[in-house]
Amino acid sequence: MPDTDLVLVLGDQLTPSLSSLEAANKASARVLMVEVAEEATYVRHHKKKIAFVFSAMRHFAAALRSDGWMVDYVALDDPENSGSFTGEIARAIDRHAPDRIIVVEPGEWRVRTAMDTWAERFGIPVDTLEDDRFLCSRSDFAEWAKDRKQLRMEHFYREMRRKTGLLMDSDTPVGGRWNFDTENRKRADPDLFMPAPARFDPDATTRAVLALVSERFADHFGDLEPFWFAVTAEQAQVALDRFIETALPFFGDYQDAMLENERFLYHAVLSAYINVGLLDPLAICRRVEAEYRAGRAPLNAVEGFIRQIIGWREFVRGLYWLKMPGYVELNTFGADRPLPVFYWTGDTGMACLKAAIDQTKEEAYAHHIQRLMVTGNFAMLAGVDPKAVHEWYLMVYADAYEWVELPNTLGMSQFADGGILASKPYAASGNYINKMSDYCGACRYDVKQKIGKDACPFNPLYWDFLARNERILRGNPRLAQIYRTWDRMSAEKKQAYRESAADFLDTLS
Ligand code: FAD
Ligand code: DLZ
Ligand code: SF4
Repeated sequence: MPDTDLVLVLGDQLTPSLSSLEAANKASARVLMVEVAEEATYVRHHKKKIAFVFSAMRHFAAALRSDGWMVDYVALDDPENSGSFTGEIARAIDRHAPDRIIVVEPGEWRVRTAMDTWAERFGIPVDTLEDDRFLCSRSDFAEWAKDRKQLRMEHFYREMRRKTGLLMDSDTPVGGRWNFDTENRKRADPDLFMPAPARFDPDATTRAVLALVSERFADHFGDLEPFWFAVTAEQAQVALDRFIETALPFFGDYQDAMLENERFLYHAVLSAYINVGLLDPLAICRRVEAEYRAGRAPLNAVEGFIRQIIGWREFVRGLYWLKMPGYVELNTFGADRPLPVFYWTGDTGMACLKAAIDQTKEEAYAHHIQRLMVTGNFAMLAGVDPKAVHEWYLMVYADAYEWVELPNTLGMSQFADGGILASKPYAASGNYINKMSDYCGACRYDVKQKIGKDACPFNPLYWDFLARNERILRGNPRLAQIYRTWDRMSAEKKQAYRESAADFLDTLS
């Protein structure tokens, strides 16, 4: 009798070449896939995110079966469903008496901690394999980070360019520079041609999932329908093709732009698909590079896009595993304000926040600058508890898994790690949002006013944040110029900013 392997495939491991599947014997192995309440509720995920993961899981299980695998699929409404990975492993062991469990390392510390108990608890060997869908393994990242005083994405990114050969002419970067970010800060004009991400009609499998989610998670945040996400690798390829054909050439120019009526602009809207494994990040980058080489997309777009994937995406993942479990507890500014209720309702007069939150509710998506410079910036300036901010981002976006969400939120957007990830806080007044968007025109607040009840709240909050956290931030060389401006202000002006900020913050509680 051949050994029986039990191969647990998680909801963000929907890749046919997954190392656990490659390691198993198809003829005798049992693949286990489980929809469990614990995963949907450890934070109360957006309804659309749950539906996306369940539907993609069901389609992946069907594809594995067609490929000859024996798959045990436990649906959420299976009366025997124990509700957790550990409980479902126990039940599968009772059913199949496997000789070993094979699993790919999970994306979240929380799940890893549970998995690490299984060998002892069940008395069966557990092979936890590396997730080779990432370019940089956890140990390679730790090696890179070792002995460095500062961990900076830009240095890491250059290593990844060399490692992959992407946009390299032998040893030198194509175009003579590693980074073309300075060319990627144009304001978008609503009259420009706007592409749209590919949308897919729900099939019978997705419709069954939508009914289940609507019944079981009715009280979770977010709109379940319309549901148009890709849920198979084939559909995700169509979405990728659409992005490459229609949006990639402009991705760089308008990467930091925001428009009230354009939710996606020239962004890829592929992160949810990449993060569950429907698309391969390296293959995407190779295709994008080919567009540049064929003269169909400019270098600033292609370099910018590739940097997000082999640079930022890999960097935040390495940092997450290097710094957990302590990272989630960091709170450099000691911020303790509860998350304002309008993050759930969208009920605010601030047009930029309202647009970002309303679209998050409807789409389970907001693009990077909305996440960083609108909802993130506001929470940091207002002194919101970074853990509450982190939990919000983890819940509300379809692409959110702690390995990627936590460093982006707690590190990049809240600077709660004191500068482990970013060299300075991404703090900005209303002027930045006005420059990069068309939100301010229709806002109840006046972006030009600095203080008072009609002033854009970002304006006094910006100075109040810098004054409040002066002890921590003044020594940062990248903020020296800003603190010189603060120092030149009269005592009355400083006082007026601080009082205006306090008056506004009072309205939040
Ligand atoms: P595009 O803007 O088109 O970028 C292309 C791809 O690059 C993305 O699909 C993604 O795979 C990758 N990418 C871009 N920026 C980043 C980044 N900073 N970190 C990692 N990958 C990146 N991304 C997630 O995938 N999951 C999250 O939970 C998440 N939470 C975030 C929270 C905050 C506060 C911030 C500021 C950013 C967060 N990001 C997260 C990063 C980024 O905002 C999203 O990856 C991006 O908005 C996804 O949309 P897109 O596919 O249209 O990306
Ligand atoms: C996000 C998610 C949800 C909502 N549900 C499930 C599930 O029922 N079963 C599953 O295997 N995975 C799910 N996931 C993805 C997991 O949360 C993810 O695999 C872990 O957080 C590890 O990264
Ligand atoms: Fe946002 Fe201020 Fe502009 Fe209103 S005025 S949209 S609050 S930046």
